[in-house]
Amino acid sequence: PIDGFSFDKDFFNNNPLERHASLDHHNPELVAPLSFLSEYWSTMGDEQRSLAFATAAATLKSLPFAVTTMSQIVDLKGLGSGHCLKVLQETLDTGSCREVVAKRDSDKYKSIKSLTGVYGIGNSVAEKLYTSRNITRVSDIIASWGCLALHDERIKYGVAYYGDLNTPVTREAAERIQGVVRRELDQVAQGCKLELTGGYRRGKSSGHDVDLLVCCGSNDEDGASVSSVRSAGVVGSGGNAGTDGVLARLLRRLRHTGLILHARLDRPPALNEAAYRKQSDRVSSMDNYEKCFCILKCPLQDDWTPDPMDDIQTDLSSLVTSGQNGDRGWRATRVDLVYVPQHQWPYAVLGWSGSKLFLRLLRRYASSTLGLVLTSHGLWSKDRGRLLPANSEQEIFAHLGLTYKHPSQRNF
Ligand code: DCP
Ligand code: MG
Repeated sequence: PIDGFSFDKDFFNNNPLERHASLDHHNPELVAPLSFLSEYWSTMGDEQRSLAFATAAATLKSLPFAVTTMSQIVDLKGLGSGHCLKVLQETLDTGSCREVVAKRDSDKYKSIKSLTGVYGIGNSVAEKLYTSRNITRVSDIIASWGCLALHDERIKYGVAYYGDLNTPVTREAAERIQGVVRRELDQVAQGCKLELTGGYRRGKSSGHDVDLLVCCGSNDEDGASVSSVRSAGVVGSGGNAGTDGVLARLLRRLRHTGLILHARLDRPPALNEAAYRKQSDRVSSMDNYEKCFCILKCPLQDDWTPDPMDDIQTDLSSLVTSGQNGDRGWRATRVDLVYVPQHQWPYAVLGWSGSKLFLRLLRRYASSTLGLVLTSHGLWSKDRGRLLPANSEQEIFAHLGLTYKHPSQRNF
């Protein structure tokens, strides 16, 4: 018992996936420095260190009591090396942590953080801009645009709509986006599912993007194919010849209505089941669905309608001017649209509901404890390669021998 609280430490230590991590937990002051350090290392490009701090933060989030002394937590699994414990000790003793303060104030971190806030700029490009071009802010990118040779087209839009895209998307805005996408989807195919996943499904009240899964049942089993995708003005990433799929048709409608600022359709080559499994051996969170990474105009009011005749700007300076016009009835918003065949739906919903750390732990457990391969496409046994079908998330948890966990408890 801890402070009169009955807490089964052995069960907690031995069953990390049976822990509940909700948004509203008992240890916000201790989680904050660990979450910051996780974010810090992710921004600086060290995913292993980021993961270690995220795992420690998740451990504290799932404790059923507020920690007041180190003796309550020293032998908890998940707190990792002495480093996390040192951070926690100092935070408990003094209310803050010098390492966190120093890192938060460091010039390099502040610069890399600003630069990776640009849609399309990852850690390695940010590092190069900072180190070899002395670029520290978005305004530097605009000023030096002509000589930076940033060829990824997303970056231009990321720069132009930097303010919008770095403002959290409220649930209300996400549901408004879902509404406008739903309206156009109904024009493209009948009876499709359109599910809001990502952090919103875990109960978060805001997020950095809107993750929408589309499923049109057996009538449109592969969703895909491409011939007129390019004529819809979409920049594809390859793709085969064939008839238009739901996503390409949806995209064309969204564009026609004037809702799209930028879209990149990703059409990975079709994989057979053996290839799906092989791909998942990398324990990556990437999947092989056809998807569209978009920047949409999110209406600020329900009664706003886009003007399809709005000029489509393509050069940076007119985009920047349009991006800084705050009086336009919409806000640029990142939206991921993912097309999911019906028989993979529960696996896709599980995979896209996150959190990233929860899914990572789930995949690792499936692999190392059960000898199964779990991806956003399905669950296979490694030896025979047999697909374990599921009609619901509950059935997936049952296949894994775990108690069903509500999305609100997956905030690892
Ligand atoms: N995901 C995935 N494959 C991708 C991208 C994401 O499987 N190519 C998964 C991982 C996340 C979930 O989808 O658990 C949503 O990704 P986000 O990065 O949008 O994460 P959140 O929605 O949890 O965070 P936020 O609230 O910041 O949007
Ligand atoms: Mg999201």
